[in-house]
Amino acid sequence: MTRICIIGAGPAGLLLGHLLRAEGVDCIVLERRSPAYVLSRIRAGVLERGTVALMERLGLDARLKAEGLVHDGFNLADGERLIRIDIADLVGSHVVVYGQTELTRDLMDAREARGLEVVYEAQDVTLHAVESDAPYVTYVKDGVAQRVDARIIVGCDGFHGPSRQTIPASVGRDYGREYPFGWLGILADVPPCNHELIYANHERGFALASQRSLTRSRYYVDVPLTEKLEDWPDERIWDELALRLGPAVAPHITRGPAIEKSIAPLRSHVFTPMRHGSLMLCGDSAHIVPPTGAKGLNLAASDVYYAAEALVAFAKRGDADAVAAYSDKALSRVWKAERFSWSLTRLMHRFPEDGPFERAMQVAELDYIASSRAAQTSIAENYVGLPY
Ligand code: RFL
Ligand code: PHB
Repeated sequence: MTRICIIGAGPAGLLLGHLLRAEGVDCIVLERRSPAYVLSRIRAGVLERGTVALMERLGLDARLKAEGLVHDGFNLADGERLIRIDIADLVGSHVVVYGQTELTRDLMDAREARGLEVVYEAQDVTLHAVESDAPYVTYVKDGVAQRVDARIIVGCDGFHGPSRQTIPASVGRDYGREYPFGWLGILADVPPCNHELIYANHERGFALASQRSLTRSRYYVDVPLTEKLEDWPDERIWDELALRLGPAVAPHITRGPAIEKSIAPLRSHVFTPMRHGSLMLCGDSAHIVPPTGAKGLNLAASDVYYAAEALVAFAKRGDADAVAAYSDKALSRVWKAERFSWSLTRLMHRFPEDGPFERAMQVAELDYIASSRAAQTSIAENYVGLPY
């Protein structure tokens, strides 16, 4: 039997594991952290239709359907007005607000029933012989050395995991840039200030009003990377949000104690190729987007869709071409999502190097978007996710 070894049990690894198990493909997932640790990472909140469709296909969408909030639009704010992007009207679709934590929990909870083997707290995970047809992975569990022989290894181990680093520098290329700011996020059990998301470009900086449910809000402000979390007591974040979201929104902000606060750096990276020998990469292990377009988790889902398709063809029919074609197929969608995330980041943040010209360009672009259905349609089409 063709065994697939998946490294990392974040959303990419678990989703891929379930898709393979649903087709009867033998696989094992190795995760460095504990289930509780994985669930404690507060990250994405917006699901594209394709991500929702994958959960539906697995029959793991009961909670998502019951608790996910369907959003037919979102807003760009420029300090004075709200520009509503009516995604339902413009492209006949929607996004679903459902936390990455919840999606991961649903995938985790279904492990046993679906026969998906996940080894948590696997230490020193190391990939071997990825350029051969007989790669293997070694790790240590409870102090005992273990080895998994596989036909294909899939790296779903995030931006800092070991898989990508196994690809030799002579083969791999990293296209990337770091941004001079990070997002300071606050999660609180208070009702959202608006029924839809608001991305604001204010002279004091960027702000995002997001949510996890009707009683749980998620907000962000951008801060220089030199800022320390301890210099941002809750009240300072709430004050800053009120200023940046503007006078029309501020009165609707309900303040409350933070359940979680963190600063996430913003970066854009694409690593090519996404397959080398018997190793495939999915999700953040191959690329990172700044969170501005809500694309990271959703890109992980589309990679996994392509990878599962290729691996099922390979495991069931011995079709090696499908595996060979994976990188180009996945990258074609990845680059477009990278472009969208980068351009929305450029439009909605004040960069330290920007002068009056760059600012005027932002104002002109926001003006254009406000007045053009074509411009709004392009944004909406990208926001709900390009087809795959
Ligand atoms: P993950 O989630 O990082 O999971 C990788 C897993 O691999 C494990 N791992 C290892 N396992 C074994 N051995 C090792 N040596 C290992 N090293 C690492 C890790 O413990 C982990 O469990 O990657 P994955 O699965 O590719 O998923 C990607 C998403 O998590 C990420 O793209 C999103 O969270 C990005 N993102 C957003 N995406 C969206 O689609 N919509 C959003 O609204 C959105 N908002 C966000 C975000 C990311 C953020 N941060 C903090 C980066 C908001 C924020 C603030
Ligand atoms: C979130 O709710 O965490 C979130 C929403 C939209 C984004 C990024 C993050 O673009």
